[in-house]
Amino acid sequence: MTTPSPPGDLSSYLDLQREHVEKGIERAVTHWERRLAPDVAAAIRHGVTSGGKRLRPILCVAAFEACGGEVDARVYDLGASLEMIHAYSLMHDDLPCMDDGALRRGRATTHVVYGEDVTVRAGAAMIPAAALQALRASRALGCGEERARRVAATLMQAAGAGGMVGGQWLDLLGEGRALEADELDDLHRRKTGALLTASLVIGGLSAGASAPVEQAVREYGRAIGLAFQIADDILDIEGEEALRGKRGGGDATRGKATYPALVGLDKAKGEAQRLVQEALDAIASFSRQADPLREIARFIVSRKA
Ligand code: GRG
Repeated sequence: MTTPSPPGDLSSYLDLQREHVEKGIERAVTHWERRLAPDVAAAIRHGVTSGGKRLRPILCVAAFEACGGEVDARVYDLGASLEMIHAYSLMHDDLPCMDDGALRRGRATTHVVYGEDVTVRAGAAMIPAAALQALRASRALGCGEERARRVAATLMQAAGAGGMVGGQWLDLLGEGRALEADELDDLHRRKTGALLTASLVIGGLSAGASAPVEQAVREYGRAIGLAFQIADDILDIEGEEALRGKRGGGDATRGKATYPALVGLDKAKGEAQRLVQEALDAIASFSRQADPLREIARFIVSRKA
C-alpha cells in the first residue's frame, strides 16, 4: 500500500488515510455487529461511523510507518480500536447526565436516535470490544503474545481512570471552579492527551519499536496532545467556524477554564508552537518515514477547524 508523501501535500495524505481508516472501521463494526444485540450494534454503528477527523487512527498508522512498519489493511484494523474508544467517549459525553448534546458533527447524537439506555449499554460494550479489537489486530500484524497484550493494555490504560475517564472526572469536578494552569494541564493530558499518546505508542509497538523508539513516540504524543487542546481553545476564539458562529464558543462559553483565558491568547499560541517544536525534537533522529508525523504536528496548531 503506498501513501503520498505528506510534505506540501498533507491534505491529500490525510484524505487518503481517512479512506483507509473508514474501511478499517467498517470491518471492525461489521465484526462486532455480528456479536452484539441488534439495538446495541445499531447504536455502535451510529456512533462510530459518523465522521470526524479520524486523527487517532491516522496517528497510529503514521507512528507504525515511522517505526519501520509496512502499512497494509491490518494496521487500519488496529486504528479502528482507537476510534471505538474515542466514539464511545463521545457517545457517553453527549448523554444528558454529562454534556447533554443533541448534535455531534451535524448529526443527531446516539441517545437521541437510540435512547439513553441503549447508548449506555453500547458505550460500555465498546470498551472491551476495543481491547479485543486491538489484541486481534496486533496479533494479525505479527506481534507476539506479550507485545499484543501490551498494545491492548496501553489502550485500556489510556482509556481508564488514569487517562480519559480520570480526565473527564476532573473536568466534571472542576465545573464552576477556577482551575490553575497545572490543573488544566493535568486534566487535558488525561482527558484528550492520553488517548492521542496511546494512538502513537500502539502504532510504534505493533511495528516492533525498541524501548527508546517507543519512548520518543510517547514524548511526541504527549507534546502534540497538549498542543491539540491549546489549538482547540484558540480555534474557539478565532477559528473560521467561531467567526461564522458555528463552533459555539466551546469550553469558554460553558464557563470552563481554557488556556487563552488563563494565560492570554498570545502566550497560549506561543505555548502551542513550543509544544510542536518539542514533538519534532522528540523524533528528530527518525528517518523520512516519520515525515507524516512531522507534518501532522505542524498541522495540529495550524488547522482552521
Ligand atoms: C464516567 C467520568 C466518566 C467518564 C466516561 C464520557 C467519557 C468517559 C469521557 C469523555 C472524554 C471526552 C469527551 C474527551 C474529549 C475528547 C475530544 C477532544 C474530542 C474531540 O476530538 P476530535 O477533535 O473530534 O478528534 P472528531 O470529531 O474529529 O473525532
